Amino acid sequence: MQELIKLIQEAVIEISNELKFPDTTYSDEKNSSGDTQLKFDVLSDEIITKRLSTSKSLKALISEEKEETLHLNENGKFIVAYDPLDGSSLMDVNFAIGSIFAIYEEKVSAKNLKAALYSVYGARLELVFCEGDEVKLYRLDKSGAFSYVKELKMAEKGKINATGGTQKFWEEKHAAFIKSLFEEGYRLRYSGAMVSDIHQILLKGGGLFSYPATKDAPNGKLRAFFEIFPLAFIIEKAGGKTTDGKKHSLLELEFDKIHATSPCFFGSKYEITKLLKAYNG
Ligand code: AHM
Ligand code: MG
Repeated sequence: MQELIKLIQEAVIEISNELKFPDTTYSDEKNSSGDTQLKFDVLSDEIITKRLSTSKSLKALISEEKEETLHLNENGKFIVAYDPLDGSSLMDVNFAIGSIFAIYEEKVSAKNLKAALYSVYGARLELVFCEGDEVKLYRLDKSGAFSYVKELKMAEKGKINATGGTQKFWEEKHAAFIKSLFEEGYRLRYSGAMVSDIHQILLKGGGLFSYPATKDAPNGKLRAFFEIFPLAFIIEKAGGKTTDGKKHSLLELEFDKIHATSPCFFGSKYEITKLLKAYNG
């Protein structure tokens, strides 16, 4: 596991360096979710594959940018599922984007999730890492290594409302719930990069990030194995809560397809409890 963490650190440093002088144009290819790939989506995927596949402990890699699972060492213990460039539609506007990693043991299932990490490529490079019960924030220092900054914890209630999905396709119950949070005084914060929006909620101590089921996307947009599960693992270990609108944790969900999606909500206890009541009466 430690070897994989080290390789992930090296990969995100390489991606961050490449982001200083990037090619921001599109390729001619689409990924499994139907998104046209940026050349930088492909490059980030290649960097991560190149570095992680040197590990003998790696059984397979699953990437947002790969149609199929990449099988590596039959006797490897871990499977890493990753989104190489989350928020890539923000490449052109120079907003903070990131990479997300989930480390599963033997089988890709939320129950087998052993560690989760994400990087934020912003004004500086940060890495959030959770193995065990602590969520830790690291920052790249002048020596070129990650330094520990602090443990991250969610408060019982936040002030931020990060609302995703096309509003004209929201269900009525969702629209009413979001409106009720604004009426309580919540402030809108939504960039279009899940990793940065959730990072803001974690750093500010609470709030809600939602990507609901909509009439145009009844199963939501965000992908279970490399977006939802790792971020749900981190939010819950930091003391927050998650749901798909029905279950009391996103980590209870099970999927067969590697690119499966789900509606998802991540937040402090207060907002998720209120959402479950609003959704289920
Ligand atoms: P990506 O991994 O292709 O960048 O897509 C995922 C992103 C999330 O980071 C973000 O929350 C969401 O898509 C934004 O979608 P929308 O533009 O529909 O709000
Ligand atoms: Mg993504």
